[in-house]
Amino acid sequence: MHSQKVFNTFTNSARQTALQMVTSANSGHPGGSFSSIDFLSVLYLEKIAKNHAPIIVSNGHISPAIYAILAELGVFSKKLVIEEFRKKESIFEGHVSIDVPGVFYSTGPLGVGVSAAAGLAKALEIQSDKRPVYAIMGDGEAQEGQVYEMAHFAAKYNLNNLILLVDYNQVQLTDSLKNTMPIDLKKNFQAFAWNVYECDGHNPKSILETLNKAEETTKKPSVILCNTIMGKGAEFMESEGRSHKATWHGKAPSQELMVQALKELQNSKEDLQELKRFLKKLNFKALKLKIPKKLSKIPKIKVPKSKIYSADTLTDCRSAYGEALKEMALENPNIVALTADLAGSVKTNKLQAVLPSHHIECGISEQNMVSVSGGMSRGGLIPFCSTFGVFMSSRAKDQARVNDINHTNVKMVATHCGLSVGEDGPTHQALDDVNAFLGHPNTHILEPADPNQCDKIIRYIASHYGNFYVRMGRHKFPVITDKYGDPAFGKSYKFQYGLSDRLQKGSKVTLVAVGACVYESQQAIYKLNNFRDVDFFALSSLNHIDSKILKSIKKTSKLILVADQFVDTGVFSVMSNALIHNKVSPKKISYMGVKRYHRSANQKYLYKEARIDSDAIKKQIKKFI
Ligand SMILES: Cc1ncc(C[n+]2csc(CCOP(=O)(O)OP(=O)(O)O)c2C)c(N)n1
Repeated sequence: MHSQKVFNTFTNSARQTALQMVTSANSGHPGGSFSSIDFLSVLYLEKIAKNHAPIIVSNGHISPAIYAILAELGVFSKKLVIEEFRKKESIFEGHVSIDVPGVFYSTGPLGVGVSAAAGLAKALEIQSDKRPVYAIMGDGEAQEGQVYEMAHFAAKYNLNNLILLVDYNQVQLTDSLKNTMPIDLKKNFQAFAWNVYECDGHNPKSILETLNKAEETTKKPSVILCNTIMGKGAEFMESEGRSHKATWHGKAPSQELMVQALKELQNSKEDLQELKRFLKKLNFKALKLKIPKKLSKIPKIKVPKSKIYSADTLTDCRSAYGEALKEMALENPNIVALTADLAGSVKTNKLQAVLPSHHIECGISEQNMVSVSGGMSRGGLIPFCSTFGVFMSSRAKDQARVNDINHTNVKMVATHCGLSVGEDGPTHQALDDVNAFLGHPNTHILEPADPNQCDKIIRYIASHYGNFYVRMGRHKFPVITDKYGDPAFGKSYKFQYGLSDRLQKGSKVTLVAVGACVYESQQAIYKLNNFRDVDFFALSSLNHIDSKILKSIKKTSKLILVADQFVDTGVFSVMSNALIHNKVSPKKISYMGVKRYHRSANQKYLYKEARIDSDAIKKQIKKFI
């Protein structure tokens, strides 16, 4: 182990850097940074430098501590990080960011990073990688419900490679832990059946001994409650921290206070020389993430031949999803499925039946499931996580957003979307789910028109890098056919992201349909006397209105768009934006979408009531012709 002197010099120096960063930016979180620098330094110097284990810092606001330690280790210069922290165009963002070498997962919204760490730990275990995963969390952060979801998950899967260090300074943003929301972390984690350790979070010997103990642990995940003082190391902050005051949780000090503290933290020339020699020998290497380009082909992935559903098949897209996922997973050991107590409904049970080790039941904890998926993807797996559209898009939106920021490779596949959910009623109608993800620039939204297209979409997203949200309904409907009566998305069909599929050429009206409404639209067209009037498209890439559709609208000047979504949101907004940006102004537009929540009923009734069924579409086409 390093000497106490080297440790003191290292941590003094890191604290100096962190303080200068915050003062120069005139913002940031010095209190928690200072309380955690000691145990973080032991972790980096004694563990990460040697075992090259990944670390996820869930309390991302302690970025000054992380960046200062990485600078101390020589990953980048102290001058750079002091000058650029929180400043425009800099990688040194206010909360830990993956653009900084050594950072595995960007965080900020509390509670998310610990789940990502659990996912990463599970991914390493699946791939027989023996390294531990370290997670860092604040004590106030432990009030987040997601932390409890994660704790159950890690215990269920015996993640003995997960070591969580808590900065137990007993202070949070506005006040002490006791006054804000008293929780007993020790009892809680004991109840979760974790190994619970405590240490003096400022004593390197105590920290290292506890870390060693935690690493020797078999079977269970470990939490180390590092007893610390907020602001430790700078008297103006430490004195407040000792009495559990939140004064310096998130406030930059004045220049005068900084100068005074820098004096307290001053190292002698000799000590600095010794530290230099020590660090040279340590030769710390930070891992820089290599994030593949969005939609690039994932190397070495095998894509078995598509399953073709014949024209007389009656099934639902979710069954086709389950089949395709199973086939892809059988060929590719890095594909895993996750669900939140809905395996039978979302059809991941098909994979579960043949590859139980690759089916990860998360329990009813969608937020944890989505963040675990983010961590797993960082660990090299290709996670498919599934639940109903309402839960994915509302419960786990923040988690999906953090994955989006992290450029992960998570495949969210949601079933029971729209009025297709049927009798479950309004609380289960995912009608604004597309909107939830339209604001995620690194998440691609898809909706298959039938089981054949669903099969091809699933194989595509499994083999192409990036985050996806694939939505589909619950009900069964026939396969979409071409003019010869063969499956329109059959043998010769190749799914291309971003492109729509013209199902029929016509000249008088442009009909664009999405998901199950493609079948309703096709039925509507068949009921017309002159069905050749309709230029008919199935739209599956919901972020894009391609040039084929826009050209058609220009020609016909009449547009009907049908989707099982709220009419003021989702694909309807995407279409409106596309028309504006491309200066296409049709004389007539009919947006046929859902206008309100509907009471429980079967899908057929609901589609009729919402006027997105074949009869309503037929009437609308006739009005336009
Ligand atoms: C989900 C979420 N809610 C609120 C915040 C704002 N916030 C940032 S830090 C913080 C307090 C965290 O307390 P603790 O975990 O004890 O960290 P410490 O004060 O010790 O740095 C809060 C509420 C956030 N980042 N994320």
